[in-house]
Amino acid sequence: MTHPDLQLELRGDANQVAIVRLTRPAKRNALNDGLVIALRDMFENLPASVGAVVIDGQGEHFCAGLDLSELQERDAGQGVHHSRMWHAALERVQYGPVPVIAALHGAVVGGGLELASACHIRVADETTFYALPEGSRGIFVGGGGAVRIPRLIGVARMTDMMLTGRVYNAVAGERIGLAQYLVPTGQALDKALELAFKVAGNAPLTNYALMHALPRIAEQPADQGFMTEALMAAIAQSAPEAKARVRAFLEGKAAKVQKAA
Ligand code: 1HE
Repeated sequence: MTHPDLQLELRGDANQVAIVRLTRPAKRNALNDGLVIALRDMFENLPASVGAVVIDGQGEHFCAGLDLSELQERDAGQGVHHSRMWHAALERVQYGPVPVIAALHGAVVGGGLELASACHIRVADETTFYALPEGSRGIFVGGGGAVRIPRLIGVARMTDMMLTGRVYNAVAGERIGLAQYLVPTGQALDKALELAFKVAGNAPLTNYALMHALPRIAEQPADQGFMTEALMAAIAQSAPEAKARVRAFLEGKAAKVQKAA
């Protein structure tokens, strides 16, 4: 499971948070086939103690996308299999066992943006910039970006990014929904870790529902969505942990919701 360009680090008293780090800074963390497969394997084999993951990239950039040096002459069939390999890996990120938070800085481009968009929360620092240079390279997204990115920013904005090579800076990226958090330079990892510890402290079934049920409910026709929501709500509230947490609040032992700062 070890790969020279991918690191796993465990944090917390109970090893409840994992940092998955791309460690190929000399190539701006470009994702070659071996690294994509290693990512898939890592998310399939996370230690059972882990309740949330942070992904980050070593060096000045989060990820420069597909390793263009590997872009060989592929026939149509090979192209499909290559794209499906990316899909399988990023599917393990999105629909793996625990929520994933991307800590972004520098370039988040091409397949790097596809990876970030498979995560559940994106935290960007002020150096972050987003682009989809596939259009100018004569190719197309192939790592699930055509499905996931429009759900974040809409078809029109993604079309513009690919047709014109438009680059969004960190502030604009947060405004249009590419990231949910914008933090000062150098603070994305710390903020992502702070969030990851909170997420890891949630009831596991609630996290599961948010990762696996919510995106599917959101795609369902309303009538079916309401039904799936009701089933998921009933399952989540029946867990002993849910009952204990509600009781703790009613007994004044759990935190209240605080006014936003
Ligand atoms: C790479 C890659 C890469 C850098 N594949 N080797 N992605 C792109 O089209 C983005 C291409 N990369 C860039 O635009 C820039 O490298 C960055 C803006 C990300 C960073 O710039 P900078 O000045 O910090 O680094 P650099 O000098 O451009 O690159 C340093 C080295 O990394 C250099 O190699 P060296 O041997 O000359 O030192 C670069 O060649 C190498 N490098 N990016 C291979 N992407 C599932 S489909 C997804 C489709 C896509 O992702 S297409 C978009 C690909």
